Amino acid sequence: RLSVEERLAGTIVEGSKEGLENDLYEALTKYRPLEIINGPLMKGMEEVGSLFNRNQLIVAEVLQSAEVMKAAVTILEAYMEKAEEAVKGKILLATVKGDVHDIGKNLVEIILSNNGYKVINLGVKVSSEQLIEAARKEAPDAIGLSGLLVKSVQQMLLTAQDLQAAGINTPLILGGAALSRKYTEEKIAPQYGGPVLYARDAMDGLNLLNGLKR
Ligand code: B1M
Repeated sequence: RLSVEERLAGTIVEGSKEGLENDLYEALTKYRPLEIINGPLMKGMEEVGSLFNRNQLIVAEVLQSAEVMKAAVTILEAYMEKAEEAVKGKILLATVKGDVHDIGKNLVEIILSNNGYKVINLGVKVSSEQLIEAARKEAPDAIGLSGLLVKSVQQMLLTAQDLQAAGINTPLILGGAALSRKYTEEKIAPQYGGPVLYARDAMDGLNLLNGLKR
């Protein structure tokens, strides 16, 4: 019999919700919700990515896995600790232009809103123009950008340049699997008037936001 961790990772790879709820409840007796996401569920997603890379999965199957991941995160969200505190700040969140991946971004939204931030989630494929308009309207304390495709890294640079040209210098927090700290600090930050920070994962994003002085 497989362990609960193996079953959860397998559920993601199979793209089937069968047994998902029960396995999550069992895992919750051992782990915190975020540990389940960052552990077995992410492990499953990585496996999906590598099977897809080797042409052993098609996009429709990857999409099914993504649906299972989203369902799991929705179930786990109810078990996450929620800080009862006054609003600490406002953040705009978006997946950059050309990119539809939103599981990571939506996880960031959950973590931030559970920890005292008002999050305005602009969705996916968000253009510089949309961001500039929202930044002017909302006057956020930070702008969070997510992107998973290699081309999204370049898009983040273009977006930072467009924001800069529009006179916006709100701190940027950037994340997503294709991005590196090095690229963020060496290529993007010099092109922007405000702070540009690299977030490794959703918790890191929260810590960076907490550390911004206002
Ligand atoms: Co896509 N996809 N996908 N995909 N997909 C990747 C990214 C890929 C690496 C798979 C692979 O080939 N191995 C590859 C990119 C390769 C590249 O660019 N060189 C890829 C590709 C190629 C594609 C398509 C082009 C496929 C096609 O159509 N031929 C297409 C692109 C469409 C487009 O965007 N224009 C595509 C489509 C899709 C689906 C729609 C089927 C689906 C997405 C569903 C959805 O999001 N609603 C999908 C999926 C699920 C994946 C993989 C398998 C999993 C991504 C994921 O959700 N991970 C992915 C392979 C992989 O990553 N292993 C892959 C879980 C998520 C929680 O992690 O988003 O990394 P992640 O977020 C992390 C951190 O990165 C960070 O925090 C999170 C953890 O706490 N983080 C932030 C992310 N954003 C942050 C923002 C922050 C802070 C932290 O602050 C603002």
